[in-house]
Amino acid sequence: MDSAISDPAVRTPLVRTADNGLKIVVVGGFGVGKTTLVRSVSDIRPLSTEETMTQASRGIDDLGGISSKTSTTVAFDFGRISLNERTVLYLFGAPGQERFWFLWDRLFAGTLGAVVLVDTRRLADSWYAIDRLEHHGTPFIVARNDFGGPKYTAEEVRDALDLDPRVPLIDCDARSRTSSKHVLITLVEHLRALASARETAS
Ligand SMILES: Nc1nc2c(ncn2[C@@H]2O[C@H](COP(=O)(O)OP(=O)(O)O)[C@@H](O)[C@H]2O)c(=O)[nH]1
Ligand SMILES: [Mg+2]
Repeated sequence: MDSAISDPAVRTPLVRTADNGLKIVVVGGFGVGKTTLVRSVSDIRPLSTEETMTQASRGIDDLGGISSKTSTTVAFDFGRISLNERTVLYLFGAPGQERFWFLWDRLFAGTLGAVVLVDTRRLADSWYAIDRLEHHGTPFIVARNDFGGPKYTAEEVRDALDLDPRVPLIDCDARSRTSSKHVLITLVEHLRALASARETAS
């Protein structure tokens, strides 16, 4: 059998009843697992502009603690997942490196919510992402991807990131589809909760 056809990730059509397409971005520092998360959950073969790191990016892309990484995302990752019959998420993984930050403001246009991935070995790498999201007023959740780093408590992570207590913080393994899907569901529930809080207030 043709493996491309038997691969459900290549063939899953968009359900006809889907009428609720939400644009979601996945952000965070370099090497936190953005590409991995988009790949794990996507129903379509994800688009990614992953390039083998060239000698030229050595010293620019900070490999501290992640020396096994040999490719880097030069534009962004794109994937799609149907959460249920009506809700389809369009996922954009945004590069975390400083030299791509000019892409962010465009990428955030029309974005309903974001996932900030963090690696506890390099929490400070996510500060910029959180700062930009707050600046844009884009709701987000934080997902701690487990790289076997220090076992901080949730409170310690919240303190280090100076997180608003209302921002959900969860654990995930971006390599697992179930875990990555749980991250997205948590974000969608957070967006729903914010929307209904706004309705009650108005
Ligand atoms: N141990 C561990 N490794 C992970 C996890 N998620 C991603 N990785 C690995 O971390 C590396 C960087 O991930 P990648 O998705 O390319 O990071 P990006 O730069 O944020 O897109 C890859 O080799 C992944 O296989 C995780 O939850 N745990
Ligand atoms: Mg990437």
